[in-house]
Amino acid sequence: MERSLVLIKPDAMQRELAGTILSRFQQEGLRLAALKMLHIDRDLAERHYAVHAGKPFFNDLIKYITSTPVVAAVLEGEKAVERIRKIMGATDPARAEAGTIRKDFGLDIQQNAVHGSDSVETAEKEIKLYFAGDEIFDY
Ligand code: IDP
Ligand code: MG
Repeated sequence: MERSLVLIKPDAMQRELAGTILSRFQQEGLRLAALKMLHIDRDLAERHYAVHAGKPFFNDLIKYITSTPVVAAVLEGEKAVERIRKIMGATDPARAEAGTIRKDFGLDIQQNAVHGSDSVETAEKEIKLYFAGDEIFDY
């Protein structure tokens, strides 16, 4: 059983898509283990996206991800990380496969509706940034 961090990003929050996007994952059999709404501050944003520090889009990315509250979730299931990435689609909505969340709801390469961890190792780190142990449930 794997766990992954999912964020409903500001562009999707602005368009009331949080429930729709979460249900896409739930319909695919991914189980909700944790859920919260929060306004990411600069420090958390920089830690979350540390791997992108120094890239040309980094400052805009930090500004964007801190621009509105987001919904953060831990979703679990077999091969959850890989399945979630597939359901999300490619980073650039224009290049995402038909039927993916980013194809259907993403606006552009930055405002692409949803975040999902890119590996099991990253997922473990990201989940710790957003959730305390007692906020994650087994049921
Ligand atoms: P991912 O979200 O598909 O894992 P990453 O390459 O890890 O994509 O990039 C993290 C986030 O940074 C993207 O989801 C997107 O919001 C933003 N981003 C990535 N590449 C670009 C770019 O070339 N221009 C603007 N924003 C970008
Ligand atoms: Mg990534």
